[in-house]
Amino acid sequence: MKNKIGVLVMSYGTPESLDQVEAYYTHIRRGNPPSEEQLKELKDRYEAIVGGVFPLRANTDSQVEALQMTLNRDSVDKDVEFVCYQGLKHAYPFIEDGVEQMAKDGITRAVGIVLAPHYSIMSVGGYIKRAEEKAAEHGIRFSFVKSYHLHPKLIEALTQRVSKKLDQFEEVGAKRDSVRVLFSAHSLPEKILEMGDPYQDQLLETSKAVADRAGVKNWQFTWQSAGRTATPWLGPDILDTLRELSVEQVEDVLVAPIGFVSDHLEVLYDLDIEAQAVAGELDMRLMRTDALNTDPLYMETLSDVIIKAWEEE
Ligand code: FEC
Repeated sequence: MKNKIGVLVMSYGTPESLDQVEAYYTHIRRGNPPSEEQLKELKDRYEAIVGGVFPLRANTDSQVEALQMTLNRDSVDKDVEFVCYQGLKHAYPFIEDGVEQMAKDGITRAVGIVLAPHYSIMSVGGYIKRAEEKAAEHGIRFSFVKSYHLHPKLIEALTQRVSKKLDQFEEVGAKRDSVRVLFSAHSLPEKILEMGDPYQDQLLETSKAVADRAGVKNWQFTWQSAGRTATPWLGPDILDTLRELSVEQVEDVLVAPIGFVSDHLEVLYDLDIEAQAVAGELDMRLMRTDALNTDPLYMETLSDVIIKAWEEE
């Protein structure tokens, strides 16, 4: 029998129904329930997105299933079987549930990875800390993949998506070089910069690598989806960037949300509804690159870094 290696695949998590939104939002706010107004506003955003009310759940399920297949295909010559477990940051099954399940299944060696390519102490660092704490209770030996933002297959998958949309701009009469490519990612509180956090640099490195490979010179990076809190968040926000581009008389914009790997609220609402509405007001043509979801190149990126993390330990 092959030796079983657990793989804790961690992702943000989403509610399963509208009546779970309050508990979910309270968890995101570290136990502080949202006001009625905040709750209504979030529910309205979920209700506004197309493609299912909570697409992140089905997308994460599909990614985990595809990853397990890819891992076992890529390691067929090794004497191991990789078994994937989901661990979500803000919804069931939580990160701790995934680790508990591994312990119940007799797993003693595991690798942890987050479905987000860029490391920040406030994002990936938080996932890893929780998994480590639970793993220590059960004596499971873990290795973690912290980031994979320059993996050649990830860069290739993102480049293909940028090129495909630039082709579409040309088909509708735009000049390829005049399309401004906006690489974007989830904003975080500005204080991460004082902490020497690598998040911003890694995002710029991914942006540059994709732009170089796609032959794009007309690009910039912008933030999106900043939290609604009093502390300052990293900017500029995409909505302000669009307004500035309008002043520069840029007419065609392609947004590539390289910080995200699947279709969910922050893409389907913040970009496809909110940013699209602002672009409409500014008389701009805005397109968005397709999400990675279960793209084989993305699955192979994950499989590659997971197998390396297991072999190196
Ligand atoms: O589709 C879905 O149901 C979930 C979409 C979703 C993803 C996501 C990813 C990231 N977040 C990150 C940081 C923060 C910080 C706060 C915060 C708040 C929210 C809220 C919702 C939400 N996030 Fe999220 N995030 C998603 C959804 N996020 C909903 C609460 C309402 C709001 O502010 O819009 C602020 C917490 C606080 O109040 O203290 C910080 C980061 C990522 C990308 C990396 C990752 O996936 O982990 C960073 C997907």
